[in-house]
Amino acid sequence: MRLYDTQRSGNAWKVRLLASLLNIRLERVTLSIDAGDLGSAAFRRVNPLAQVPTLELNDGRTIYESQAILHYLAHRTSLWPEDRFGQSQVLTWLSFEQSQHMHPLAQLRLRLALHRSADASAPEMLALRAQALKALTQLDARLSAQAAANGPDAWVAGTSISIADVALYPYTRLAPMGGIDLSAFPSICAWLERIEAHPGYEPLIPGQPDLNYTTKENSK
Ligand SMILES: N[C@@H](CCC(=O)N[C@@H](CS)C(=O)NCC(=O)O)C(=O)O
Repeated sequence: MRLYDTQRSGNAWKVRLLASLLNIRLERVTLSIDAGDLGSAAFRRVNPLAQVPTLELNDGRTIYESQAILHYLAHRTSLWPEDRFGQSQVLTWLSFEQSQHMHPLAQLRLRLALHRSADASAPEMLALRAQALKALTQLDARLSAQAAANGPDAWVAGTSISIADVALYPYTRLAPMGGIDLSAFPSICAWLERIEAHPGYEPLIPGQPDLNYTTKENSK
């Protein structure tokens, strides 16, 4: 299988992280947003939405949207529960990630750190910050409730790591790039450490966990 990504995409990091946790080998085709690769006619044939991540199966069919890809790769593994209630919990937190969490955190990182195109005190950025803090407060409360119910080894959706944890990990880990202090969220900090200690964990730049907060492409 072939993964189309960009080097610093948090959405694509979800897919590489899951593949690494599951020991699935993906051929990586790394594109550049800045160079206009995603708008090319060739890439639009692969994904008409012109976004990464995009997974191309060995028979040429493609899957886009990170959560659809996570679901596909986790089929018949412990990261996608077998029982219907368990599945509903994973879907709840996947939906939360897309509707409440990813957008403000990704925009803060993009505009304040990667593009440096915005002033942190601008009203629009303050609104994104408020949305991001609300989502992180809700995630921290969920992890705290999970720890109270299931013991300190808490995961977002159930009693073991699932694709909901994988989906929520990258933009939470990258939040400090958007000016957010994660030390205000103790349950999140403990959960991030648990994911990073998990066998198969893969950082944003493979083999270089110290570069998770890099702002540069081609950080080798
Ligand atoms: N909802 C999508 C979002 C994907 C997304 O926003 N990808 C970004 C990179 S992180 C992208 O391709 N941006 C380029 C663009 O939208 O033009 C997902 O979860 O996969």
